[in-house]
Amino acid sequence: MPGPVLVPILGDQLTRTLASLRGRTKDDTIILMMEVWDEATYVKHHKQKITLIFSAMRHFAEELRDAGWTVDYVQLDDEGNAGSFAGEVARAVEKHSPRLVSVVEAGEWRVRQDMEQWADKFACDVEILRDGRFICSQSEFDEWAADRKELRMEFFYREMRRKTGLLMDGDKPEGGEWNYDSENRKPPKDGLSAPERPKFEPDAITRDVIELVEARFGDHFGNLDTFEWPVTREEAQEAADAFFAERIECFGPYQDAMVVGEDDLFHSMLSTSINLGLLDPLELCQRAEQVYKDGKAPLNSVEGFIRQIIGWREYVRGFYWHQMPHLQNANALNAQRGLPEFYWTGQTDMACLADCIRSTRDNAHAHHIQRLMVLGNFALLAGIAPREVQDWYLVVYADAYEWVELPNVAAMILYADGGKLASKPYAASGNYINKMSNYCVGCTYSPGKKTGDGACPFNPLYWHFMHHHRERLEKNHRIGRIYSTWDRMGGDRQREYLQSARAFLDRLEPAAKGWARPADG
Ligand code: FAD
Ligand code: DLZ
Ligand code: SF4
Repeated sequence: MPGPVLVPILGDQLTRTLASLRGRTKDDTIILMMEVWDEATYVKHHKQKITLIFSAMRHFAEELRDAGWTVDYVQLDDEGNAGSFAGEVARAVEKHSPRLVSVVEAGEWRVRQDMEQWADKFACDVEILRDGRFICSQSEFDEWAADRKELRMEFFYREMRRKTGLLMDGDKPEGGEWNYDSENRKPPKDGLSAPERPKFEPDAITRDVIELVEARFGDHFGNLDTFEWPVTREEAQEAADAFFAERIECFGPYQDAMVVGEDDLFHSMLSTSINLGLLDPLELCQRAEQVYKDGKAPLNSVEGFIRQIIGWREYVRGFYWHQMPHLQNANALNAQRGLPEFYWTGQTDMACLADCIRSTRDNAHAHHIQRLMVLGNFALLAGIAPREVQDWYLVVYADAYEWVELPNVAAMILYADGGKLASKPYAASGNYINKMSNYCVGCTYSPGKKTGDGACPFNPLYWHFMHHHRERLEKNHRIGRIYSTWDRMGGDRQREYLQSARAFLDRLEPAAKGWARPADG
C-alpha cells in the first residue's frame, strides 16, 4: 500500500480552498499543522500576534476535523516538538510514511528557502504549489515589472482592475476615474467617531493559548488583556459584515484621519483575517463593489477600499518577491541611527507617537496613516537604520508577515530602495499631523513653532532630512521644488533648523538590545 499524502498547512494558510487540499480525498490525506519555537521567536512577535496565529490554527484544525479530515496537530509544548518546520515535517514523514508531501509555497523568503530543501531531506516526493490566494501570480508581476525602471502601484492597479473586472464599465473605470484619492483626505472634524466594531471575547481555545503565551513569551512586547481579534472564519465574516454595513461609507473620506482614542476609525480591521487566510481578498472586494451598486456607499470609499486590496496588497507582494533578497538589506539613504527606546515603551512627550505606540501595544494594530505618517515618518526623518525599523514593524503588528511588512517599511516609509516603489519619500513636518489629527492639542510641543524650545520636533527634523539628502532629492520633480523654500530662508534660519534637529537627535535614547530578537538573535 502506498502511503498517504502529507499536507503541511502553515499558520497563515488557514483556508479549505488551499491548493494543496484541492482534489484530495479525506481517507488518503494527513494534514500537518505545527506550532514551532523557531517561528515564534525568530523575532519576538507581539504577544497578541502569537496568540492570534496559534488560536486561529487550533480553531482551523478543529474545523478540518469536524469536516472529516485527519489532522496531525503539534502544539508548542508537545513532547518531542522539533521546534522547526523542517524538523516537524521530518517527524511526520517518519510517523506516517507518506508517498508525497504537498505544501503551498510559504509567503516569506526565509521559510521558502527552507522549504526548497525539503525534497533533498525527506524520503518521499515533495511538491511546492503556488499560492492561489493572490490575484496576481508572481510570473505575471515579474512580466509586468520586467522593462519598467520605476514600479508604480497605480499602473499595476489598473491592470488588476481590468483583470478582475471590479468597478469597470466596459473597458473604462467606473465613474470615469481610476482613483478617487483626492476625495479621501478629509481632516477629522470635531467629535468624529466611528460605530463600535465587533470585538471577540477569547473562548476556551484562545484562553489556553493566552496562558501558553504568557508563560512562554512573557517578555515579548504587547498587552494580552485586550485581545479581541477574530480567530475563526465565522468571526472574521462577522467583522466583515459589520464593516460593510456600518463603516465602509466613511472609509474613503476619513482614511487618513487620526483621532485620539478612536484607534481604528472607519478602517476595516480585516488585515489579520485576510493574511491568515480566514477571508478571501477577492470576495471582500466583490462585496464592496456590491455595496456601491446597492447605493449604500460612495464610489470614493469603495474604490479606495478595493485599491488597498487589489492594488497595494497585491503590489507589495509582487514587489517583495521581485526585490528579494536584497530588499532586506537596502539602505539607499544610509540611515544608521538605532531605533529609539520609546518605540517599545511609548515613553515620549510627542503626543502623536505616544498614542500610536499605545495603540500598537494594546491592539497589535495601528492604522495605515499612523504607521506611515507618524511612526514611519519619524523613523525616516530621524534616519533610523532600516533593519531596526523592519524588525520593529514585523514584531508589533498582528498582521505582519515579511512579504507585506518589508516593502511597506523599507520601500514605502524609509525610501531604502532608492525610489523603486515610491516616487518620493513620504516626509512631512508637524503641519501634516496637525492637519490630519487632533494629537497636537494635547502635546507639549507646538506644531506652529519651527525651531527651539517647544517646537514640534518634526519641523526641524524635516528640514534636517531635506538638507542632508539634497543631492539625491533635488533631482526628484515631485519634491525638488522644496529647496527653493529652503534657500530663501537664508543661512541663519537654516542653521537654527539644523541645530534644533541635531540637539533633538542627540537626546534620543537608543533601545536596549533584546526587544526585537532573542539575545543571541
Ligand atoms: P484598511 O485600511 O481597512 O485597508 C483594507 C485592506 O487593504 C487591509 O486590510 C489590507 O489587507 C490592505 N492594505 C491596505 N494598505 C496596504 C498596504 N500598504 N500594503 C498591503 N496591504 C494593504 N499591512 C499588513 O497586512 N501587514 C503588515 O505587516 C503591514 N505593515 C505595514 C507597515 C507600514 C510601514 C505601513 C505604512 C503599512 C503597513 N501595512 C501592513 C498596510 C496597512 O497599514 C495595513 O494593512 C492596515 O493598517 C490594516 O488595517 P485594516 O485592515 O483596517 O486596513
Ligand atoms: C508568525 C507565525 C508564528 C509566530 N508561529 C507559527 C507557528 O508556530 N506555526 C506556523 O505554522 N506558522 C507560524 N507563524 C506563521 C509563519 O511564520 C508563516 O506561515 C510563514 O512564515 C510564512 O512564510
Ligand atoms: Fe506630534 Fe508635533 Fe503634533 Fe506633538 S506637536 S503631536 S510631536 S506633530
